[in-house]
Amino acid sequence: MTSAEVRRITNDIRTMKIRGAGKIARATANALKITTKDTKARTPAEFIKELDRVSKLLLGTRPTAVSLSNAIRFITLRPKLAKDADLQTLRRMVISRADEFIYASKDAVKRIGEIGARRISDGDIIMTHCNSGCALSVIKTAFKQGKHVEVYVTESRPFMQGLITARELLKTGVPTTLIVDSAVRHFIRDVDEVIVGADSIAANGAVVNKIGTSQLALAAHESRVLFFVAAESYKFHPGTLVGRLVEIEERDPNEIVNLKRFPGIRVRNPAFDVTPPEYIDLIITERGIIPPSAAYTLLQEHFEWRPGEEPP
Ligand code: RUB
Repeated sequence: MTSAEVRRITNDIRTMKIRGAGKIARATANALKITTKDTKARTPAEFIKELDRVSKLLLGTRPTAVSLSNAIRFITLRPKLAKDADLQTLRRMVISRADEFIYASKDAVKRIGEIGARRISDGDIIMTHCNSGCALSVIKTAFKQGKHVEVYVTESRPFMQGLITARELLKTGVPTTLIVDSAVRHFIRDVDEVIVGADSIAANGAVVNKIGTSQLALAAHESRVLFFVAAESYKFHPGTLVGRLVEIEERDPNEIVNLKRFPGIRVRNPAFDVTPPEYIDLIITERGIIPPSAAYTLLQEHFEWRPGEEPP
């Protein structure tokens, strides 16, 4: 039986009450922790089976943010490999791995803010898209250091996460201008750098983020405006080491328009797109700043993977 609390978390991720790749990953870790605390399993095998079942439920919520599967991998892999461990040891392992993941994740966002803020100069005008905890961490840290920055925030239709970003920036005191997504090219020449987050980063340095990110990157590239991505190491996608593609989630067309009012219309609603590495100047991670061409090496190190092996 899945506990009501775990069902609520799963549902909140699916319906985007909990959203943003970092928050999704931490909520996943929390769901595995709750499952472990509440388990009625009597043997290690029963417990692992329960973890697998809950992991599958979580994996079925949103397919693009690799932070979700990377959180599950980090928390469950070691306990699963501990063949001779008894039930209590396994439960302790899962809980401590989940706590470790949540702590490291929050710490990474803070570190990314500190590292990224060094790339922001006093007086900079920044553009951001959607709502990214990592991108905001960079902007807010620079602002709190006394740098006078201003931010252009795109609405990020259809879900309008830009409004969450705008509210958060205003709360911090950052001068904020809201624009519609289609005004990006109109304003890009006023901007010193673009900062966005990521849901998945591929081994070739391509970044999967909120739909519209690649258009913004294209406009920045055309106008020679710097384009930064801020993301923790667990946003790098291990499957891409062996050529797997990142699945792009397509959401309910009713998020865009009430289908009942347009009988016969076809509506497509991809939630993410792919920005090629050529348009990205740097990726800010908690381990430091890397060019997109170093994504392969970061993945190899992070997952201790060697060519020829199955992806972790
Ligand atoms: C959110 C989104 C964010 C990334 C990074 O999409 O695209 O830019 O998830 O966010 P959605 P963070 O609203 O569909 O989840 O830096 O907070 O992990």
